[in-house]
Amino acid sequence: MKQKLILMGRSGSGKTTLTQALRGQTVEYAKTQSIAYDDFLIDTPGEYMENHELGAALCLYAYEADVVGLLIAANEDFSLFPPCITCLVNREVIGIVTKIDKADPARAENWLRLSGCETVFHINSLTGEGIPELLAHLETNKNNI
Ligand SMILES: Nc1nc2c(ncn2[C@@H]2O[C@H](COP(=O)(O)OP(=O)(O)O)[C@@H](O)[C@H]2O)c(=O)[nH]1
Ligand SMILES: [Mg+2]
Repeated sequence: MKQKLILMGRSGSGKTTLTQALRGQTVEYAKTQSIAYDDFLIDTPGEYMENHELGAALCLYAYEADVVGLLIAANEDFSLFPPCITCLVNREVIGIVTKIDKADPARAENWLRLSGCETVFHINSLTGEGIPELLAHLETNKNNI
């Protein structure tokens, strides 16, 4: 059984598209209006990440998941995640660089590592690149508390 993954990141960072790619669905634009909780994925609206009060809801939802995924798209010009935040959650926190077909995936990975992510995946949800590696991680990793 796959571990449950919650996705957090700015609006437009590619969370919903990533859920579609991970489920093997057709990739099409769908605005996320609320926290969407189904099967092994929890999708969240970017606004929750961008607003202090709504951010508290994300902290609570993290406890519904086995793995927390922090997303930064390769073309984002700054990171919303402060340094060394992964220790605040007693779940594994992974970094996910999305839109690796755009510049600059290495910079996004550096921001995620600075925030404390030890494992970072590089994904293009439109082509499926990196999807098998993330799915395999959710199948095999059993290191959670
Ligand atoms: N070029 C590129 N575009 C992507 C990728 N993933 C998502 N997008 C596009 O980014 C936009 C926002 O994606 P969405 O999944 O709705 O972001 P969310 O707000 O984080 O849920 C959409 O137009 C997607 O088609 C990717 O890997 N590469
Ligand atoms: Mg969305």
